[in-house]
Amino acid sequence: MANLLFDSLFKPHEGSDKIFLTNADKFSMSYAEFLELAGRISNALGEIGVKSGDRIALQTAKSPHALAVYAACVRSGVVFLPLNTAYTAPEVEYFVRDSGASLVICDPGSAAELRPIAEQAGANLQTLDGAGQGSLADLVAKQTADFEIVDRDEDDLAAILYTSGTTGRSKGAMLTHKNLVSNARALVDCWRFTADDVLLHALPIFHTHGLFVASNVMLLAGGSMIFQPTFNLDAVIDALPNVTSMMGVPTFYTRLLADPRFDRNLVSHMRLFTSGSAPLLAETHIEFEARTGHRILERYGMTETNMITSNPYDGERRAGTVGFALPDVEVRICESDSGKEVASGEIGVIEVRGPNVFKGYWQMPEKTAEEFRDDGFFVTGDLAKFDEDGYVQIVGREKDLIISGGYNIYPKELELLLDELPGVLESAVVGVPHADFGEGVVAVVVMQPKASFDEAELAGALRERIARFKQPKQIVVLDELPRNTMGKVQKNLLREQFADLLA
Ligand code: MCA
Ligand code: AMP
Repeated sequence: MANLLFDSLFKPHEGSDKIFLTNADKFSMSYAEFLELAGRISNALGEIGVKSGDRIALQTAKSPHALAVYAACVRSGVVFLPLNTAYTAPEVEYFVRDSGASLVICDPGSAAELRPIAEQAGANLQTLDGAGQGSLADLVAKQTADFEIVDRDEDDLAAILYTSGTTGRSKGAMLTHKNLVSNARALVDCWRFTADDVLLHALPIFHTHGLFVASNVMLLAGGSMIFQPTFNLDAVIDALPNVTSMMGVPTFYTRLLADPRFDRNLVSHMRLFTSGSAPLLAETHIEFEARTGHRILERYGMTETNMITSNPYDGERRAGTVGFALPDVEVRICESDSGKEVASGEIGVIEVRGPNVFKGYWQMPEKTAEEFRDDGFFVTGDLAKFDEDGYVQIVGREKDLIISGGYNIYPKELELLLDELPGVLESAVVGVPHADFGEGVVAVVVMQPKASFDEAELAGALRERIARFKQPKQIVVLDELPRNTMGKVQKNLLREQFADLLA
């Protein structure tokens, strides 16, 4: 037995003085220091009583220490469950209960609110702040760095990442050692990452993009990361002269292009810019090349599948497409109902099979079965076609999902909450063009007879319940929702009607 993820990503760097994580004059941590910290965290987890196979939920600011908790989990055979820092307490409660986490690690500022939730769920609670301080750090300081690496099978879980569902209930995507290592290997190869690379890391580390695509790839390549806590335009522009590569969501690139300091000189030395998590507009791709001389390399993936396709490193990076299937990953485009492959050039749903595809949804075997075909292909819900040269071109989504600034928002979750509010008869939530976030959320409500519409009141009622980024940028009222003859709400008409509301 061995521990595929630890042996591939972390172990090779034991004792290395090379800088792994740094951020201006704030911190600089070598691989050896990072792994020693992870070893001490592993021992602290043991002292708390966390065992191999247990789940740990982490909702803290991004920091080297938070990433070291991930490394410690891998080493201890514990399943890592990172949570968006924007989630409210009721949202966190669901994840903790559903996953049966035995430990919750949170920022000291949220401890009072989360402690009763952890206690009720039978979980321990420890704190960790963005500077690496807190009750967990106090425990960690008392430990030694020596820790045995726990054996894991390659199909054992390394992480659970929750994705919202079209039914409104979040599902925990179970990711195995094999899923993560195979994808990191494919990306290092395709994107030519080496130990000479320095990556500008301004993404959150609670999602696939920042945690696996960025951090796992750099660990495997043995490079360094400028590890910034959030995307801050000034800090990113300051750091660009010191890096070889950057990974971002389209909003990063549109914000950079809106700043006159971002020019050819600033990035002439760069090797690679990649984009993903949301569609990169062809016009952004073109403007970026005109400004900098670089063509952004766009790729496509999902929490459930890690990365699926990528534009080529050599060869044409084609605007408006997400390129070709990664090595060992099979992609086909099929009719939604029958599952039959469509003719080349026709639009259908992307289906994917390969070592990158997750093991299923945590404790939801029926949901899992619904999303797979009998021959093992996973149905993504993304609509696409192959262009004349075989590039995958995403044209829309079959699933009712809004992607705003790279974050997923499921209309159903919001509609269920809105429908419960006093005075609301029914609601429909749609995504419309948003200048900064690509898509922004608009909620359309129909009020009960005699009830009056007060946008601020409805918005206020949502505030405590769901993360800020999911909340509608505007709530509007209509006398009735447009429906087709089957009674189904015609969201396309709402999207047309409110197309200019947030642009
Ligand atoms: C922040 N706000 C948002 C978003 N982010 N609203 C809608 N969509 C968003 N994405 C709201 C806040 O609630 C706040 O509202 C206001 O905007 C300003 O918040 P602030 O924190 O200052 O925003 P920011 O720092 O400018 O953040 C924008 C951002 C961030 C940098 C684009 O959202 C971000 O880092 N996005 C990356 C997401 C990501 O990594 N996705 C990968 C998922 P108010 O002012 O009203 O309070 S993984 C994935 O999708 C797959 C696997 C893949 O292929 O990668
Ligand atoms: P998530 O469930 O958060 O992992 O989001 C996955 C979804 O993001 C995919 O199913 C796509 O709809 C979308 N996505 C990711 N990358 C791209 C891309 N390059 N272009 C268009 N959509 C993308």
